Amino acid sequence: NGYHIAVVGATGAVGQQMLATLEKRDFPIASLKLLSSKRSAGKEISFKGIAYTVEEATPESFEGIQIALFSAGGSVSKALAPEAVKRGAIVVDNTSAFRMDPEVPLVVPEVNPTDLKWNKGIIANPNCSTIQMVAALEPIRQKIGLKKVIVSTYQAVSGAGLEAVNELKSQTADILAGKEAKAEILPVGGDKKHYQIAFNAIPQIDVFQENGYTYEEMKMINETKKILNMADLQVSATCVRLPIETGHSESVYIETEQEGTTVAELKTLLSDAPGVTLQDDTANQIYPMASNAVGQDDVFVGRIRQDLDKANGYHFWVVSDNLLKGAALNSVQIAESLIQQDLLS
Ligand code: 11C
Repeated sequence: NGYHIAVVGATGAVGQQMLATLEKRDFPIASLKLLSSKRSAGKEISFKGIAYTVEEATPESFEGIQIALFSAGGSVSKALAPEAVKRGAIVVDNTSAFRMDPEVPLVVPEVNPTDLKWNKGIIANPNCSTIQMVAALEPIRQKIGLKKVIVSTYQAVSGAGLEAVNELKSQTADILAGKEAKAEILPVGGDKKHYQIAFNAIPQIDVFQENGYTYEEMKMINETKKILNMADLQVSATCVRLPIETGHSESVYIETEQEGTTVAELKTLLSDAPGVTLQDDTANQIYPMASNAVGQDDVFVGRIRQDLDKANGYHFWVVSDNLLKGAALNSVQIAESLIQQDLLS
């Protein structure tokens, strides 16, 4: 009893969390196929106590698969997601390959689950820093309306994959041992220059676009408008990488449609929101922190303040585990929502 599932990119940072999440949530699985690039094929991974051999992903891998969770990079998704759909699978894609395609729903189940209804086989999972922000914005949008969002991020290295995590660890160890730190991956694997992330803050995540923003910043801007179905929402982002292993943090400034909402009312709104935990008690120094969010499912919100000049302006701090709600958990929740809404053939 259950579904025939494939996980593409099973050996990666997000793939591993996908398997852990499927296991933890006791997702109904009839069969499981673990797929990867040729390089990682042959590795063994244990799932619910059974050893699975990772196979190289090919178009034929998707015969008989009902749900394929992809997290192996955009080029793999572009090449293989349509092949999986052709063979009858629904693809939940964690890369940016299809996110802005108007034919592809971009979904956070707590925010826009009904967008799943118009899927044509591929569903996109948003960028991690976008997911946690929209989870906090949606209850506010619903109740008092949103006009403007300005976000600055403090992002963990695991967003850039396991190699980036290893780079942070080895650089930190080298520097503490008085050795020179080698930088070969961050800020972006494929870019011309690499900079030390240990003991540093790098204002570049992904590559620069012609407008001066990075791709990560443009993802936050465009994806937020699409998920909230607000083409006119004013959004701007500055994305920064910090030497944190896991857990993205964000400083968010919003301007709402309605004026006069009190901070106490905003706190109530957010504490009632699905998937959101309010951690806001400054008298007792309670606020969200990346180290507390690791391994947790929720999006944590705190430090809610009224702007000192704008009657409809508010500031808050949002933290979540970028590999869980930011990636693996959200993908699995999309699959669960497809089942709940009876959208699987
Ligand atoms: C990071 N947000 O932290 C990125 C990782 O588009 O799915 C996720 C990239 C993406 O580096």
